[in-house]
Amino acid sequence: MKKLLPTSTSGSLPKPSWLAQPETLWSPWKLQDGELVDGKRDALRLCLDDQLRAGIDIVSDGEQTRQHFVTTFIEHLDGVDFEKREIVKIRNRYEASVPSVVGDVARQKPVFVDDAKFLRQLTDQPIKWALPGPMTMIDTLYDGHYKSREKLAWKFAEILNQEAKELEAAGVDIIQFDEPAFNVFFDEVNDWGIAALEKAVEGLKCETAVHICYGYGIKANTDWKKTLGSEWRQYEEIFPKLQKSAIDIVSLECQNSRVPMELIELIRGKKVMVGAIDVATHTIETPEQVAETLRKALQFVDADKLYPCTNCGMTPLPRHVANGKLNALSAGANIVRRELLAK
Ligand code: MET
Repeated sequence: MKKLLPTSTSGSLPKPSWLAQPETLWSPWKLQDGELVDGKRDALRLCLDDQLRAGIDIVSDGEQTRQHFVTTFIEHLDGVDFEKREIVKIRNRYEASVPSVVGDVARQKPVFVDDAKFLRQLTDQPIKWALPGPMTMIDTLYDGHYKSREKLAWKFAEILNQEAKELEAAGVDIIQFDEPAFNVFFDEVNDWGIAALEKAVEGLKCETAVHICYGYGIKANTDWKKTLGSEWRQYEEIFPKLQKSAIDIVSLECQNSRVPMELIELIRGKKVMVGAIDVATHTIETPEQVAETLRKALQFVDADKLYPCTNCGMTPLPRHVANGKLNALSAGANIVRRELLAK
């Protein structure tokens, strides 16, 4: 990116209320068949328009065609039975009804490639595409087949690599893997999680990112955060290994978070998507609050490597709140950009 401090989001944005129940994760669709296909595309165009109007530099599809950042991808794969649901504890903290792995997992056809082509022809801005990361995928499933988290993660990494290569060919500039599970299972991350992620990006020429956050602004997560004490040092466990990894960009939660900013020093050399928008509150940040977070991050990231972003996805927020937050992100980045250019 030539522009200093290019802004983006973690990926998801609220859906229009005619497409899906607002402010709900795993929200059921309100349309069917052909109408649903058209409705998703219309929503994608609207949310691209919102991003462009707000001045967001690296745009996304707002994840308008998926119900959930992990399960929608999995729905398109062989070997997973969505009828056979089990209640499991995900991210080691909350129970969810998830599908079961019942046979060898495989991808017969592309999942998001047509959507990416559609977005590509709508804009010349750089585009970022989010996919679930292998560890977060296995942590959102019941596995009655491989019976090994590592083995299944490796299979998913191979599948993600096929999808990522086709997304790259469709003109995606940055492919992001969402790995909130990296903030929970540190030993596994260091043993095989980062290696699986590297498998997923193998051979890609476009830029690659990993998004690691403390989750959507839902109660299970905000309750969990209350138990984490005054300093959140989870990132410290995995940054040294991530710093040496093949991933280009690390996307982090920073706004209103208790993560000590200096931890970013541990990934020196990587580009950092700094979460400057809190997705766990409906209060819209002022541009100055966004600017302040970015200034703090600049102590530990070179200006040409700092990418202002949101803490996590905004899909569970009311639309007007998400739009306000997009504007705040843009305005806050502008303040700091001007300061940097005046130096
Ligand atoms: N790309 C996803 C989103 O923006 C990341 C979710 S991580 C809990 O919604």
